[in-house]
Amino acid sequence: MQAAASRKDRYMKAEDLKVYAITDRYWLNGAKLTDQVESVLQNGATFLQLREKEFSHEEMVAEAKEIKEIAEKYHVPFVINDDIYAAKEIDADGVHIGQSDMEFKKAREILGKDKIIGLSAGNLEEAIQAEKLGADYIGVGAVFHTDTKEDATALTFEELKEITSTVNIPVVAIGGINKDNIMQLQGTGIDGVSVISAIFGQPDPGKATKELVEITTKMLQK
Ligand code: TZP
Ligand code: MG
Repeated sequence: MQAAASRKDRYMKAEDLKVYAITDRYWLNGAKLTDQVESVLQNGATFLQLREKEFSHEEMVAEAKEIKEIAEKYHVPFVINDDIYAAKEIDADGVHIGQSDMEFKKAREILGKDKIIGLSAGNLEEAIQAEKLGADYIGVGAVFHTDTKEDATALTFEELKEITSTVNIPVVAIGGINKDNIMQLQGTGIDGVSVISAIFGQPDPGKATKELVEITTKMLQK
């Protein structure tokens, strides 16, 4: 009998944040999200977040079950945006939630210590707070202009550097990142890039992922 995956097998490493894909059905245009996800993971995305702002809990659970199977096939950590109960119900690897200590404490209580909880941080203070709370990683942004999230606040490379040199948890940058601007992030100390439109907004999300992986690998070299 095969042993169940232990925390050591499943738990995230900073390297998992290299190319962090966040789903978006906005651009599906008749395609199936599961097909796109399969192609994105096949082409080297290292982390996956299911983000569905319009879904009911039931819809989220149904979709997440399918996506989880694909993520498991490629051994990629899979988290759900916001819906802690869906993550619990389908035994996802974790959740990504916004900045709220109430929400964080609730998530930790419901999911337990072995699950991934990622937090968004828009400035140094929030990054320090996230680490104190026990976040497993932080998503920091927006590092470039983005049209994907209306209320994203901008942050300078200097602020980003200050965050990566202050906190000891992995940091993934987010917001307006694409193949043409990734190299600008070199030297900021991030562990990877998190993208929505640069993958799911592209005509071929798999091909786009492959390019992002190549460029991000270069960007992360010292
Ligand atoms: N949080 C901060 S910016 C952002 C989120 C979810 C949007 C990222 O989308 P894109 O298309 O990669 O700019
Ligand atoms: Mg949120």
